[in-house]
Amino acid sequence: MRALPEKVNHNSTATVIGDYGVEQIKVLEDLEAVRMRPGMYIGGTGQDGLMHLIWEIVDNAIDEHLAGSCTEIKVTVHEDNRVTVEDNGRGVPVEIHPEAGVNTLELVFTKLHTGGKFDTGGYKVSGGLHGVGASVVNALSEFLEVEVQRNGHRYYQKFSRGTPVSELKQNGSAQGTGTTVTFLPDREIFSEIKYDFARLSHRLKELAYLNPGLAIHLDNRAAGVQRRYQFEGGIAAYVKELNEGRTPLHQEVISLRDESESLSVEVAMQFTDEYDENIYSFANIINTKEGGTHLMGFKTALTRVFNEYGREKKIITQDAENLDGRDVREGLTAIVSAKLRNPQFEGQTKTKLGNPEVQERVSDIVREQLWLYFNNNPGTARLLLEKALRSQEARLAAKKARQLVRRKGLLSGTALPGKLADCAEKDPAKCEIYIVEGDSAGGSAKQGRNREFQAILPLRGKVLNVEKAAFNKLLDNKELNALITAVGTGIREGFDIERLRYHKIILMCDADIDGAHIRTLLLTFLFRNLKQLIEQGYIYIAKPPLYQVKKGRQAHYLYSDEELNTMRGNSKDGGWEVKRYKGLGEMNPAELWETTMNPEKRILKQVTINDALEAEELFKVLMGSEVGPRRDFILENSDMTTNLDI
Ligand code: TSJ
Repeated sequence: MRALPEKVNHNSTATVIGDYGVEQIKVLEDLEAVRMRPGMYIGGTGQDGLMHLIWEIVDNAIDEHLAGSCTEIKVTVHEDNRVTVEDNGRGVPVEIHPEAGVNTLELVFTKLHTGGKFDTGGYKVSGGLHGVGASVVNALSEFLEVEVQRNGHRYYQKFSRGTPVSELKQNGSAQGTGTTVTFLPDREIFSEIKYDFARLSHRLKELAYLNPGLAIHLDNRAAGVQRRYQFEGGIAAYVKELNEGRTPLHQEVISLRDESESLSVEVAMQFTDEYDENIYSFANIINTKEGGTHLMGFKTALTRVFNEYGREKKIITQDAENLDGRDVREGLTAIVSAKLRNPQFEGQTKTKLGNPEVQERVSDIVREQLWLYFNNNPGTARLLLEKALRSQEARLAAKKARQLVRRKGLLSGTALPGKLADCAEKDPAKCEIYIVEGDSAGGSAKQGRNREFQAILPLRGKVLNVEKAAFNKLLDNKELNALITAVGTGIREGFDIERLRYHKIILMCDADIDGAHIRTLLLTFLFRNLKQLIEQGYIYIAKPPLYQVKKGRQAHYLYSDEELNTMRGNSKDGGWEVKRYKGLGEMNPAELWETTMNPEKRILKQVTINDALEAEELFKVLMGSEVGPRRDFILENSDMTTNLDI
């Protein structure tokens, strides 16, 4: 556990409690510092901050698993917003700390640590994205209770806003061992307590894949939905899941791995007949969204093996150009996971692995083992090389065509879809397009918009909502083709970002289950066909208001239940008329402009790759043949403001 500066020897069961290097932690006596500036410790006091609290606690249980002492973790979100995290590890030590003079558990939950290095051995999550310690969660919780089962006893201690409100009590005997932490985020800190269940289940599932064998449960009490994740197959199984609904080009997932004292590397990969690439990288089970040296090592080795093997086997002809990384990676789904002692996290969001020594090691491992795989599976190797050559050919042809089109100035010739109400402005950087669900809302949007820079493309949701239709067929869909044409970039090897017609592509769907369904489909479609647009931050989701409140002729718009509660609390005189919007269609053009389209007032959420990935996961659930997961989705989203909502 990170918060404990004790030496843990993972090679033996003996642990010396009492050998504390107190100097290793900068003890900050006053947890008020955390309460004064929560953002400094958990990144914010909105939904992200709430998630951070949960991860902070879960990470401790994961560390216990990595230490080889925990096989099950359960996360329960109660109806009253309390969160319980429990594991079956060894239990947080409760012995008196010889220097601090208090029990170790109390120390863990009250003393701030710096998130710095702890010499715990192994490759722990420590020092990663979270790592601010359980005391921060405690400081930001109205109350926090800990139960520990250890040494045949059951121990209990309770805290409030970071300080103990009870002594450590021994109450009863215990059969097994483990730690249970229950906390309620403090309303004084978090104005609205709403957990993002899509994110919660996504990450817990990811953790289960990254820790083969570990069982992780999620119990969403309010919705009555339970999930259990356990995967013996690790990241290879993850790749298999990611490729569900795609067509793999070879049966088995290719697994490469190597472990040494200081670095463990694991790669799982499988090619499909798709056009995009999906590569995810992790360092010490932290999702390195910005990539880094492990990913670089993988990519360079992959390209090199393809070229060297292709030349040796004369699949690439002598005078042909080398394959480009993009040709090689077309249709690839892969996960690269590195575990190392002292990960350096860099980049804007500290999710880029910086350790320089990792690149060469990963590259060597991939070169050696993929070469071996190709030699042992020459049929697959040939197939993959031929695929790469075809994609190279298509890429070069498309490039030529683009140059030709540019030279001849033919670009303006593309026919725009008839349903598009385009804007007057021609500079893409100033232009926006609203993709609107439904013809009636589309009509209001056309009337309400600022036609100078806002374009409207209405899409008929029902047409999109073809359950179980093969996803590939969606490219034949007229509605989605209109979307591609309007956006202007083309797709696949014809994709050209230079031809993007709007720098804001805004999805505007109803704030109900159907709207969520359509948004999920659109995001999945974009993720699979226009991923660059998501990566480069051009895709947004508009958030329409949930309520209109009226007093006389004066109307206000509210975007969350929280705002409604606040308003009810503030205006005791009543006399307000509250209307809940059921759909965009209920708003007249002026209202739609005022609430959802006016850049000065509207709420837009920029879509991230993670959002799109979660949408894709959800998409499979919604379109799949299993009834259970679909029912769970509806249960978890019956109040659209709790969850998928933005
Ligand atoms: F952080 C926390 F306190 F909130 C928390 C810690 C929350 C949860 C859900 C679990 C844990 C936790 C801590 N689970 N398991 C542990 N293990 C230890 O702290 C531990 C136990 C025994 C020994 C030993 O060497 O005997 C060492 C450690 C680090």
